[in-house]
Amino acid sequence: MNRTLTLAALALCAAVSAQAQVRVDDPWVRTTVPEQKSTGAFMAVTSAQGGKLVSASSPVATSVEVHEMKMEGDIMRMRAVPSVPLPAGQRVDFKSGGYHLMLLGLKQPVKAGEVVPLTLVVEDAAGKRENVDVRAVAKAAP
Ligand SMILES: [Cu+2]
Repeated sequence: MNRTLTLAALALCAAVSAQAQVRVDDPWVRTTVPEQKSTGAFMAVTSAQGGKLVSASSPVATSVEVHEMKMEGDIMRMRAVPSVPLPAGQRVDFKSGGYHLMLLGLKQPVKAGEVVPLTLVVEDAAGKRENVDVRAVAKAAP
């Protein structure tokens, strides 16, 4: 590795350690039509030290569940899971067809361009919980 790259890597490490241990990339929420009471929230979550996502909440929904979607035979099923493992330093995708957050009991329709606040609760190996505030943008599809 040349000297420039080394310095850049050091600067990046410093920036990460000064912030929270959990990083969230590209958060978004799927827009809804009138009368629709639930929708999905998607993002990529990376925990520097490892841990698990145990719950989430949002002021726009009565509750937020952590869901997993997977094929059972030839049927795609969605179910609530108690937590999602976040291996140290590994990006975990919350996306359509896999893990996602389900916003239930929407108080009003989610319109394109709106910013939807979400709070993720991440628990580390020692059982210590950290709140991670996320501002997800509403859009119709990725
Ligand atoms: Cu779901």
